[in-house]
Amino acid sequence: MAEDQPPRVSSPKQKAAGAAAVASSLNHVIRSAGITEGTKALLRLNQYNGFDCPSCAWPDPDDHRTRTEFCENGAKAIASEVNQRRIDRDFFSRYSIAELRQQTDYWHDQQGRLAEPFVRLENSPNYHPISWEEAFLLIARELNSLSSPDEGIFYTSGRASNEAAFLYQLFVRNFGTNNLPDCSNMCHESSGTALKESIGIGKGTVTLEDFYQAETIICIGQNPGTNHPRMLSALETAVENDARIVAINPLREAGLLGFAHPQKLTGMLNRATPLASQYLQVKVNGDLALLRALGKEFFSREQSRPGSVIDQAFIDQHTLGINEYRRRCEQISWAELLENSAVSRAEIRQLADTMLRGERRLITCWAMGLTQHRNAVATIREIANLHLLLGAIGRPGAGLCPVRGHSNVQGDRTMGIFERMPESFLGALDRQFGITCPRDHGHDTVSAILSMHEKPGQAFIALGGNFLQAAPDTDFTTRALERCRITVHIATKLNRSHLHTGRIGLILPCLGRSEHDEQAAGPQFVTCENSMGVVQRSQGSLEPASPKLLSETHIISRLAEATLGTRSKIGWESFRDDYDRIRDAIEQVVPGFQDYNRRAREEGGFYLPNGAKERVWATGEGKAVFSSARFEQFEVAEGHLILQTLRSHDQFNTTIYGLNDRYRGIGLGRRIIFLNPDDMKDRAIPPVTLVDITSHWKGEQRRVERFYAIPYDMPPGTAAAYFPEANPLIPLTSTALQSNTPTSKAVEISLQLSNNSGS
Ligand SMILES: Nc1nc2c(c(=O)[nH]1)N[C@H]1C(S)=C(S)[C@@H](COP(=O)(O)OP(=O)(O)OC[C@H]3O[C@@H](n4cnc5c(=O)[nH]c(N)nc54)[C@H](O)[C@@H]3O)O[C@H]1N2
Ligand SMILES: Nc1nc2c(c(=O)[nH]1)N[C@H]1C(S)=C(S)[C@@H](COP(=O)(O)OP(=O)(O)OC[C@H]3O[C@@H](n4cnc5c(=O)[nH]c(N)nc54)[C@H](O)[C@@H]3O)O[C@H]1N2
Ligand code: SF4
Ligand SMILES: [Mo]
Repeated sequence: MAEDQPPRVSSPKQKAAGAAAVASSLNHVIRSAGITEGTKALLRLNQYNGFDCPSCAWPDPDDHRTRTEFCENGAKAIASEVNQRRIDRDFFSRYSIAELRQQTDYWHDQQGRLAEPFVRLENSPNYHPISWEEAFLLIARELNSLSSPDEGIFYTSGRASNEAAFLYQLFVRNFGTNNLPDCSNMCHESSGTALKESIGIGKGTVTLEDFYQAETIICIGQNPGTNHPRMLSALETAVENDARIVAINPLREAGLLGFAHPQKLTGMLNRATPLASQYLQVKVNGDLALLRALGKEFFSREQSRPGSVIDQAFIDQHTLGINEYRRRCEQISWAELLENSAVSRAEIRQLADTMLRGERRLITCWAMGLTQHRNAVATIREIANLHLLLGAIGRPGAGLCPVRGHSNVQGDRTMGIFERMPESFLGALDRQFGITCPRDHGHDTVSAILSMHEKPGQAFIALGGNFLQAAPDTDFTTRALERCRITVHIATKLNRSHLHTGRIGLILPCLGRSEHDEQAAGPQFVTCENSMGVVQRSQGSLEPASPKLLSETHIISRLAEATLGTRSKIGWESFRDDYDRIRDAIEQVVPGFQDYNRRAREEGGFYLPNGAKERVWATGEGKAVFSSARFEQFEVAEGHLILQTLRSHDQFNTTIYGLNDRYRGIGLGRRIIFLNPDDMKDRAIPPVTLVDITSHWKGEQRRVERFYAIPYDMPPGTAAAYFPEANPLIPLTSTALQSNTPTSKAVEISLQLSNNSGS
């Protein structure tokens, strides 16, 4: 399939799932995994004795599981992992690295599973096989030749299990650095930062049960139909229980409009449950204005009818800072808020009425549409402000719900994958292992890239992920990686990061979630923490894709032994042989993991403690804190547009499963840009013509060429393109205040018709 052909464009869908979702799952699984292995994998997915879905972090039901606890995109993730094709030594002798760079990300994923370790030495045109032993010695030699441990950069992607993540950060800190950037730096970092300041914990406060009890659920900056599909079942149940759903999104996303449950007869007949009762097509980055408008509306209603809106008893007992917040809301004019959000006063009133219904059992959910903006932390704290005003937190049916991305990204943080872990954690590691962890903060993703660029000769190690394609400014990040003395990727599938190596490049292939993991003490399982703080076991059962694969924990412990040698007193071998020993150590270091090994074996796992759920606030002041950020919004020059980058329905981040975006009516195309029809007319751009896109940032320009322009129902002045194709446009140093997350949802662009732009 050529990706440079014009896409097939049809009308966007008005509902998600239904029979088409079932057909699509089966098609992907059978084509890639084969019917026997594919079915075996699907029947173990999200079961009590099975493995955790490697895709998103949406939770499983606590008490009751059906035989098919998965969605279309969970099935696609399995199809990609259980792919029957193999990347072996023949593959790398057939294709040079230069040839592989010419292929698309979609093609890379289709080549199947990495089957043995590979090395590329000193600009060799090809990768070659290497034994595990030699690979570990080579990496150890390079790491030990660095002039300081801080020249090592150790990235993690959120699929790593708790056990792998804990061992990895232990190795890295024992080696002597806190350089532990992770995908979270590009993802929910802004949520963690905001929630920690507002409510004392960087995690959400609700469970699935709360969804069933809620009266109002706001989905803002999130596209669950594609990215958290089983969330639609929870929303459907909520609607059946009389909840109202409100969507706030510049695009009308099918999954927020309606849901035809593919496991119910009505759903298979394509009869949908309507979801959003109100849909606010906010301007990109207009959320802070919209949320502040709600605060303004609440204060003004309270003033005319005291006691009608604000939960004064809650505020007196539990919060600080309301006066300053009220002042901010009162100071700013309605005109400014409405213009900046592109939402009307009547829409704000309607939403306020909805939120004030009944007992104000209100849940707000959000994802990347809020976190990847310059004002992200302020915006998320503004959501917390509204919940605090109504006392809608820490009681049944009410609370805050950042919906996480990767299946264990929240767990990886709990395990210490963070460049700035607090003293309490580092001190506990020191005491448990008799080591001295470094205390200086390490690099996050953005500062790691800048540092690799500025100082050649560093070492870059990645536990999963696709750093190059996930990061901003693809060209700059490519050069950063190529300046390293060594780049190492622990991975299941080939991706573009593997094709831009340092002087030495290694690929270390590992077991996937679905596969049987046998170590000296017998079969092993791992654990993951989902978006709602539930820790549960995950045990694969399929035959590994190749006998040469090692588990992530095995690879990390061997790497630690080879690198640290007698310098380390930690019993790496016993961790490798028996993961219960890793869990014993975690129990000693991380709060909330008492009796870990027993509780991990219980059906459905266990909940981690969460103070904010109990209205105990671990902020400096011991109270929940209203924020009162100065109002600030992203503005672009006259004639320019704001570009947001998002996911299609056929991808998991940088892994491209297919070339369609079914719900948005796009077939066979990824290099496309969605535009407001009037903006297209103003620029004389006919539908489905090729345009070049230039981004503008502090006098710098970045450019991509030949994207098809597609008219779409979205606010004027805004545009949308797919990640990672649009990443060359994203400036590395345009980041969110406080969290330093790249502003992937707000990039200033201009458009030009491409040469030979006819389609
Ligand atoms: N199938 C599948 N599942 C996934 C992933 C995947 O790639 N594929 N990725 C996983 C990961 S790591 C993550 S983090 C999550 C991501 O899950 P999402 O955050 O849902 O993913 P995005 O596609 O980035 O979509 C963001 C949504 O925000 C909207 N948006 C953009 N800008 C704004 C804005 O300024 N304001 C508002 N209100 N909305 C805005 C977009 O229109 C879009 O609907 O999904 C996880 N699950
Ligand atoms: N422009 C733009 N950029 C973005 C975003 C955006 O919305 N817009 N979103 C950002 C977000 S939210 C995120 S989370 C990041 C994602 O950044 P990453 O987490 O770095 O990227 P992924 O695409 O999830 O990583 C996919 C790779 O992980 C490897 N892998 C898969 N399974 C396993 C496994 O079990 N073990 C190991 N060791 N490896 C495995 C495979 O080799 C696969 O190619 O991207 C960010 N980048
Ligand atoms: S909702 Fe997420 S975790 Fe659940 S089956 Fe679908 S992709 Fe997997
Ligand atoms: Mo993410």
